[in-house]
Amino acid sequence: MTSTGPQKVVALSGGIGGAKLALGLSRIVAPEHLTIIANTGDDFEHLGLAISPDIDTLKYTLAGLANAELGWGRGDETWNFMAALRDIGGEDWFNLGDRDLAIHVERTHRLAAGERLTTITKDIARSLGVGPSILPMSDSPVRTCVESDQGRLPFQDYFVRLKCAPVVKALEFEGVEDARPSPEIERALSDPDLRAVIICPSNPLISIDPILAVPGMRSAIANCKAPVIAISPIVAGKALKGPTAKMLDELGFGATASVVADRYRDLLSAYVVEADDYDDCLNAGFPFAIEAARTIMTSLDDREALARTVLATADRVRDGETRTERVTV
Ligand code: FO1
Repeated sequence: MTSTGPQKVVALSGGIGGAKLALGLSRIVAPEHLTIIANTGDDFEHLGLAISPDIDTLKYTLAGLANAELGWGRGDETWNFMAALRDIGGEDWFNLGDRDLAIHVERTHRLAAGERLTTITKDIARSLGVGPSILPMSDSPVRTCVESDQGRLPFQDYFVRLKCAPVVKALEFEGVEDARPSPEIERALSDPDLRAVIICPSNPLISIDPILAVPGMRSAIANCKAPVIAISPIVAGKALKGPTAKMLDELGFGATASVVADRYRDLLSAYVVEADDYDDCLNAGFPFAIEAARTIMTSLDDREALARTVLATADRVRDGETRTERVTV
């Protein structure tokens, strides 16, 4: 952590991949200095409950409660509710653990009482012992929809029920035109003490795009005083987890690290990629620095090391590297 320069860090994150880096950041950035803007395009209403998967993955990860095996939900989970639901012929394709259920019930009744998702998220995260701020990308509902060869599908139907099998033709973020960044997000991005904005190695199409599609978000990031650094979620043409590569291919973009960088071209000061992808990105002639580093986060040390690399890159950019210069490790 720099002692003299700006201190605050804002990260944009979806679910698992983003939460891993958020955990790394939380180990080297003071909790009061770290804000994570979470995708809510995956949110949906299920069995009458308001489910916010990416917010909850971040909460559980930062609280040390995450289920490392599943990548979602809690590690200390039991499944009596699901078993009982199955027994009475209820819908059982989306698994809600007994402990996890408490959050969905609490969120649902507080939303119904007119509270903001931002306030509810803050209170629950604090109760779980999470220090950094987790901010939903907006307080109004945005719902990702997948146009596919099996028709138009709500996101979780595509992702969980159909296991990402349908061929994706287009993505839509229903409600996004009426959404706005919350005052908390606006304050975080306009803070003069901002050290870096980090675009986590989350799926660009379904995790980061919905955040950037909120009217006012892209310009708030473009106008912020700090370097903006993204980390590639693609390594040598493959996504480490999830359907990122499949979706990029099906939509005709191609699954390369440089394709992802191109989506953030107007925002970036630097892009961090695995060594294998360095030349591809350098040859693309981007107007920002390319940094080669280990981006695969297997261990806790990997998460922290990548967080350090990203912040060091941001500090170098701020301290005078030009946006077109090559940054070396
Ligand atoms: N993902 C699954 O693949 N299967 C599930 O049954 C499932 C349940 C679930 C419950 C709560 C929650 O917060 C997340 C859950 N997820 C499940 C993960 C989630 O749907 C996706 O990983 C994200 O939306 C993608 O980031």
